[in-house]
Amino acid sequence: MSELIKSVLKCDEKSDLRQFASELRSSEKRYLLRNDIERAFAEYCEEHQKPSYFYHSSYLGKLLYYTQEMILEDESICMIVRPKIASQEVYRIGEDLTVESMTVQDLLDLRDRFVDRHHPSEGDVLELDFQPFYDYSPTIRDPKNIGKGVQFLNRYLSSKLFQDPRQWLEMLFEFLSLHSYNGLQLLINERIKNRRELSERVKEAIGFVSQRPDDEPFDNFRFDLQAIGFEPGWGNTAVRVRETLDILDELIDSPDDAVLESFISRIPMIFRVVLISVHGWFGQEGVLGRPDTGGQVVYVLDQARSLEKRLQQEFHEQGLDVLGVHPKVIILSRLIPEAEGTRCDERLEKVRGTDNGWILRVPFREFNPHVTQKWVSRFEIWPYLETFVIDAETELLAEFQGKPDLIIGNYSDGNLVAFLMARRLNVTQCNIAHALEKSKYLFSNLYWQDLENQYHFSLQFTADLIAMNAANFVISSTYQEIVGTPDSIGQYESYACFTMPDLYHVVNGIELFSPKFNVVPPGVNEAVYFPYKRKEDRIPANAERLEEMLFTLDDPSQIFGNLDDPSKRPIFSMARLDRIKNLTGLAECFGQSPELQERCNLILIAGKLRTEDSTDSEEVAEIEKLYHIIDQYELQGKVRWLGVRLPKADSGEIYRVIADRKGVFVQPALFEAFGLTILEAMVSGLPTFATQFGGPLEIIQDRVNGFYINPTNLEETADKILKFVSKCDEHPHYWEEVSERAMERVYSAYTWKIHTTRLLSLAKIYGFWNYTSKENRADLLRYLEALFYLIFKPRAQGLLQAHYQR
Ligand code: UDP
Ligand code: LCN
Repeated sequence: MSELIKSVLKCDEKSDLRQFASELRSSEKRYLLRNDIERAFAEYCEEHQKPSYFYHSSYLGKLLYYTQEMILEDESICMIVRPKIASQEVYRIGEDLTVESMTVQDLLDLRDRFVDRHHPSEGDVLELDFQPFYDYSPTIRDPKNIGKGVQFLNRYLSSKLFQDPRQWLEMLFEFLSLHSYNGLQLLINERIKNRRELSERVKEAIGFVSQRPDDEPFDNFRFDLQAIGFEPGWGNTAVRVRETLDILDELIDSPDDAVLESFISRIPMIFRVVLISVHGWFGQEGVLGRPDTGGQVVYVLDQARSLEKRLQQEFHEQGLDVLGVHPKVIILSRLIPEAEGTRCDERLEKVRGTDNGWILRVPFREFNPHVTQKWVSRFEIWPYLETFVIDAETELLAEFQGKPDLIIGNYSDGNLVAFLMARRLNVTQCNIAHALEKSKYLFSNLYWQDLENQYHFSLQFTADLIAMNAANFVISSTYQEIVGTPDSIGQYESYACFTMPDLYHVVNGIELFSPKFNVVPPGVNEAVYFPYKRKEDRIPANAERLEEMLFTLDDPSQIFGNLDDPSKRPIFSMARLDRIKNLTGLAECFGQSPELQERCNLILIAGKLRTEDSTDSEEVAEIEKLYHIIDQYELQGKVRWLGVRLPKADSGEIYRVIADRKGVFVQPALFEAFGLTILEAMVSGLPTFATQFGGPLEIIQDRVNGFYINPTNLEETADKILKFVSKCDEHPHYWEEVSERAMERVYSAYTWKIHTTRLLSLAKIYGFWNYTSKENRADLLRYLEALFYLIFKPRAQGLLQAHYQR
């Protein structure tokens, strides 16, 4: 039993626990989440006039702090305690304060009972358990190392492999012989016949290149090396070839994991990459701000550009570019025939700023043209994915003239496609979640049946379970995306144990300690988003045009509201009009603070102004709510709401124009998985106030290079912004100081260069280990396939039928 519970029961706080429990029982709420528990305990402390230490530092206070959920039954209370990151303990506390541990199965049954979906007399519900598949693979021990999977895996597997030098060398020899590109043999050829010869020839080749001038091009001695057994891929100059061979020599004679990592990172293994991003409007212009179309599109496009650049640099250093070896990156998305003026109906579009980066759009099969001709919400997309994979595979193979070397899925739908495709082609699969909906929508699993018509979470969560377990490696943008913080659970963590009443119970949905998880945050496009101070890179006419648009232009077709005093300090925000983004919450916070209105204007860029222009129910509701708030708080003259879709260059300049006026950026989301706008604002030099719920907690260091806000506490949020504004007025340099530190933060930790260097190194190392350890994942993959065919597919077909009836 948890030490905390024991301590509570041993001391006189036991009576407080009894009293608190009895008060909870007499209240109406039967299912309390962490916020509710905190609030209830605060009220209890106040009512019983407890000293302030009691709330925070008593055993009971601490126990409740770590309690994620409480479920009240007639005679007992179930407490779900999370004493540390990625661990869970469940207790049933009786009226007489007897405490017993509950199993995961008991807990899931209890949750089912809570929603009246527990029918034991009709038989057991299907139980999904992935743990047995992880039992034979290594796991990280210390939670603080979660998300650093590759270092761990490399160390673990290296030490096993190096124990048997003969087997290790055999493996290395086989691995080196494998590499070729379009018929061009790379690294070693058949002149080296076995591991013993490999060792001798490496030394011979080192001797040979050591006698050549450092900068002599590889091409000059290519055929001499070929005669010894070495093909292109070692380096572009004599010195680079020698360095790579030296590393190999060390790996043969005295292997260790760091040498192995540096060797693998240097050799050519990845030439063709496919990034899969299916839903939404995937385009380079005029799509951002539409429903389902936000940061993921920005992320994938920037990642594609950066990957190509990094691969080009690698091929140059490896001496392959001069031999006509060039990387190709394809973003696979869906083609939308009725493209509403976007380019989403074009099959192939070049990614701007690349030599060989493409968006390949493959249409969904027609099925029901009323649906498949148009944009399909990410919640409705499931029936079309399996056939999309078959069609896309044919097109991809033709475009690449071969198989991809790496498949990266994005979001639940793209990750499912990546799973199906990687399985068909036997290629390394990487998952990127962007946002897992399960933790975004409260009780989304418990009440899935009530939400099914709108959200189809049964399909999405099943797809998530399949893809995250199948992936060779997972990239997350933050640590907390995997396992949360000490007081909130992570997005992946929320898949570890949950019920989908009447469908299945998940007792072990994902191994959070698996080395497959790696934190690799994204960056910003530095050509578009850069500091406001870099005047030489800014176009004055653009800045003036955007300044007019932001503050004074009278154009009711796309701008709502005129400012009484445009010179006030601007509070700026930009997001899709989606409930979770909570722009309406920011408007309300502004509305409730006359002092903030006195000192600042509120400027919002949010997709649309009119409900009749939207087919998305959340967007419509948010538009109505925003108008209502503006009316209710009489914000006319103080707010401008721009329903514009900005060209890319303008979206960068907008932040700088706000920074010119010493404004601030506010990101008020109720939950934000990562939050690219935060990076964009910070790199532009805007002091940024961002939600404390989600990724921003890792991007910003509070009061150093930005500020956390609790968007559910409107008064406190307004107060924080006001304090900042006042401090800026009192100390004229304060704004600049925060601004400087915001820019530094992005440049030091969030660049695409750092991201892709890491990503490629991961892809190679996971690829190498998959090959050498011949990791037997067949059983896991068969289990996942069974879930796909037995649970996912019939439900997807059901949804397809529902679409026909619309
Ligand atoms: N964006 C935009 N116009 C809008 C709303 C958003 O250009 O009206 C861009 C914004 O600059 C950022 C992205 O869309 O690059 C949003 O990414 P973020 O990660 O902040 O949120 P998401 O929309 O993905 O949840
Ligand atoms: C989706 C989100 O919700 C954002 O928080 C991320 O920044 C974006 O994707 C890019 O990963």
